[in-house]
Amino acid sequence: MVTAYIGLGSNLSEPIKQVQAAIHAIQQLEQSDVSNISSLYLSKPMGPQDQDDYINAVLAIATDLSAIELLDALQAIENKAGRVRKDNRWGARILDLDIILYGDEVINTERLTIPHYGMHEREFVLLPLAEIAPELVLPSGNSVKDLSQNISVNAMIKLSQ
Ligand code: ROI
Repeated sequence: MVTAYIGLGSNLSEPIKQVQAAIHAIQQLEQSDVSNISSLYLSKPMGPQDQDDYINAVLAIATDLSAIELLDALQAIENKAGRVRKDNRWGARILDLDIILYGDEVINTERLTIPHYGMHEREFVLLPLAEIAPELVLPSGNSVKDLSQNISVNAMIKLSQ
């Protein structure tokens, strides 16, 4: 089994419900066990500011799925939530599920960049991750705790679970 970390984000169609439903769907994945779930966080949008605030969270999953199988499963959950993939890389989304880490593997393919390319500076990834896995050391050699202490946190509100 590999321990992977998944980032969840939503800023459309009742984001708290979207993230909770996604957590529930991930808990049903075959060959996998969700072992830890962060609190939900309210965060200001990174990118264009003319969109609603996001709900973000991170969870840990022990899985026998390969990284690509996990990606396929997560994209199926995104699609079920009604996500439309269009050219809105920095725009609002119903549900975003990203594989942030997959064990200590470094993967660079057309479909997958792991560790997630933005994780070193994204507070909405690092803070929830630091909540559930502060001692984790990334393939880059940095610990999550150090990274999370070195970013400037602008606007993150931790909500109760
Ligand atoms: N901003 C925040 N706060 N949270 C996200 O999950 C998020 N996701 C994105 C972009 C548009 C980069 N901004 C975000 O994809």
